[in-house]
Amino acid sequence: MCDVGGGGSRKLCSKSLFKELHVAVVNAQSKTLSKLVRQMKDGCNKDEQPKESTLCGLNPCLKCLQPDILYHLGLDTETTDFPKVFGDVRFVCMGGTPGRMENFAYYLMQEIGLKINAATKLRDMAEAGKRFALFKVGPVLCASHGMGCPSISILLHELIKMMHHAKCQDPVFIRIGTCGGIGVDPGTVVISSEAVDGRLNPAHEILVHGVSVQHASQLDEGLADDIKSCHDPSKDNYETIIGRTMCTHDFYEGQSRLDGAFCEYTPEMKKTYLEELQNQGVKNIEMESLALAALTSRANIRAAVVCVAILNRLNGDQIKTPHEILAKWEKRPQVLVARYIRKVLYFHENDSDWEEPDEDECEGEAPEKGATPQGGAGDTQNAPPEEAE
Ligand code: R2B
Ligand code: URA
Repeated sequence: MCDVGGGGSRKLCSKSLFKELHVAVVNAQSKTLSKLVRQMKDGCNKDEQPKESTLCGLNPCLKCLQPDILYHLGLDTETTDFPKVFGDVRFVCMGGTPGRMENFAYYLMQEIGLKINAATKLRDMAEAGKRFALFKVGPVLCASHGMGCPSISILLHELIKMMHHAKCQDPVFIRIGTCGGIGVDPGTVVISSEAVDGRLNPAHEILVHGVSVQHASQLDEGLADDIKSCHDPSKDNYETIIGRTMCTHDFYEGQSRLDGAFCEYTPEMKKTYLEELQNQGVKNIEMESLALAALTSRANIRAAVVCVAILNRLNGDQIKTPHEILAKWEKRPQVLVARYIRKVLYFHENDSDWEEPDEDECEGEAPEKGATPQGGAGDTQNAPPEEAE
């Protein structure tokens, strides 16, 4: 390529080497984008479909269910070709409400450089189930999970079965949401290192046949670090921390609030409990992490919980922050997770997976930070939610 030993030409060489490298990276990124666009248009190619998903430990009876009906998602394996429609899924993002997850889906579409025709809207794929909302943006599913472990665990059973039937490879599950902080400034993003219950036990307890069964609720440390590394202190005027998350089955008494309809403890007892949580490294309280951590780790799925603290529970119980500010804060986990997904898709891609781009499928380059990407799947999509800050 160039004579590195060539004295005066050395500067020139490293410049052209850099240029070549840059061109290679841009080409590789547009190949990835082209592949995403093709999969979005045509579904997963039969020849590319692996034999099995990477999930393990699932119910051996699943193969006998023909069809398997995912009742709450309004989908079944007879009328939907799961490997074709969902086989490319690599990220499953979940959040409390349908509206938030629909907005996130449009935002993500922009961030990963995919577009749909302006006249077309993303379809809620779980509309028939009338329980959860489900949107698909290329390799990312965005689902609403409602409130609490019983709700998210129904969703997770069905999404995990979906990943299995679709033969997905190493899907990553991420919950983005809100929480109460323990000794952290409101607006701080907390990524959970592990989920614990109200006794600080790192397990999700369920009753099976009336008998208590406990499933470990560890989360993926590496994934938490990778997501945290997407925080940019030069740009993001808030903190992102990693810490233990307490998960409760109730917003009021379960989280030691004094403002519920009932309260049979004193402010002193609340203070002692919350301070003990703080001493034990608990940084936040929310209501779904136990089920998420337990069900995903049983299936060999890496998972993370990324929540913004909307108040510091050491200072009070009621959420008095104005809605416009809450709306801004709620986007922080979304921005962080979108950056993470973009990084994995465009900068960690395995070379051997990349294919030659189809010229008419992919215009322009994969998105760069801050750029408005132009994937070639159609006209510009409606504006996503405004930028976080
Ligand atoms: C955070 O916020 C919700 C309660 O307001 C709950 O779903 C959670 O985990
Ligand atoms: N979500 C919770 O579960 N608790 C809070 O205090 C705030 C949001």
